[in-house]
Amino acid sequence: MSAPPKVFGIILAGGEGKRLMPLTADRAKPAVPFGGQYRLIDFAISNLINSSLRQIVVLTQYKSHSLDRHISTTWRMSPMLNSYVASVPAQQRLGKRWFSGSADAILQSLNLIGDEKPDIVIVIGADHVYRMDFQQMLEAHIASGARATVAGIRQPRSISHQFGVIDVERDDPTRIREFIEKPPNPTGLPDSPDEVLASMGNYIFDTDALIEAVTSDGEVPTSNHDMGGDIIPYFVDRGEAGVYDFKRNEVPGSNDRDRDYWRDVGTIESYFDAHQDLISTLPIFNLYNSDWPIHSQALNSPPAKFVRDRVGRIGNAIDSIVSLGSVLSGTHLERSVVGPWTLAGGGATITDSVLFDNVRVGVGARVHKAILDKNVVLDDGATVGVDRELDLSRGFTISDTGITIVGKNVHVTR
Ligand code: ADQ
Repeated sequence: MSAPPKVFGIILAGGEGKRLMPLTADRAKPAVPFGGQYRLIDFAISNLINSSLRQIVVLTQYKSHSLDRHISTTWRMSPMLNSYVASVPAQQRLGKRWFSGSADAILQSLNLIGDEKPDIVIVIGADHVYRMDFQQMLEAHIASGARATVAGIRQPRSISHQFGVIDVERDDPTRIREFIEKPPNPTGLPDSPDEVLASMGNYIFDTDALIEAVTSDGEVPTSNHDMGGDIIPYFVDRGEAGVYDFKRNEVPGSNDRDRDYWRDVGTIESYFDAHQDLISTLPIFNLYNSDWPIHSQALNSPPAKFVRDRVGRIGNAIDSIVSLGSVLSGTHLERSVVGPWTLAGGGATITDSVLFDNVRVGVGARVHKAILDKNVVLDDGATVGVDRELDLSRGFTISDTGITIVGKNVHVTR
């Protein structure tokens, strides 16, 4: 039996996340908190670690301070065993520019690949919520003989403009015939006209082929140096691109509801909805699957506490997640996710909302259908998400579907 291939992991974490503003006002999108005590990037890193990868670099660029800190404090591994998750800022090795696109990020980091000399490079995005065993995709990549393999998942045709859309060969559904990045109006699938096969932004490459592709792309002045827009089409043109259907992915401990769960949380709506997927009795995405754990920061914090308030009012919490260090005193909490070290007072109600770390919700305050960033303070009796005109007049962002977002450190008065 031949030795298993040596595999190197690259996580692309340099995207700006404009559509998640103001949550990305001063943090990179992969560093946006999720599910109480996670950061978005924890899903990508956990998937690679659970798939037995031990050499992983995270390519960062935009406002990467909190991302770098999260990676170095949460994900430090053993240098002695040559296992690491290292965050690598834009190198500016090739001229005075930051990465211009995701393929340029890889081109500028080729020295990292050169140091490890892997047989295979797995390149994945940093802002999706899902579980995936990359060993299964790797086996399919090797078996198919493709030089580049793209993970694909069916998505509604109506949102195809957000994705790379894959068209497969008629006689071989594991081969890509055409790949178009973010087409406005592609044809649907033959067996399902309202769906397309979308790229998940996760790729496996033979190392030499990846190096050749990003190097030659770097010399094309008209290229956007984008993985989806330029590199995958390069492999398709050569007949060397395969597709791995995410439906084949089997992760231990998954259930019928979350077996092929995958969410691109690039917009406020999808980010908000993904939280709702966590909190029902039978969650659509199960954070409690210990066979494929999603790891995150080990908070050195006391347990969450639920008590009466000073005048004896009793609160309650249902269909919600409450993180460590939080204290809810006589508060009504429903269909919400609360981050670490949050305090809420008596008679306050928090419904259909997502609260980040260290939020203060005063006595009698109301929060409905809102996202409150870190350190937001609501005075006693203050409201968010209750009076649209008032929220707009205070400069809060309101999404098309009526989710109110309050940025970091904002003090909300009555
Ligand atoms: P997008 O997510 O729109 O589409 P992009 O903005 O390039 O593509 O982001 C892909 C990943 O690369 C993200 O994790 C982002 O943070 C990161 N990234 C972007 N520019 C970077 C840079 N210069 N340096 C480092 N990291 C960078 C992609 C694919 C589509 C696919 C969708 C799936 O291009 O084909 O369908 O993902 O969501």
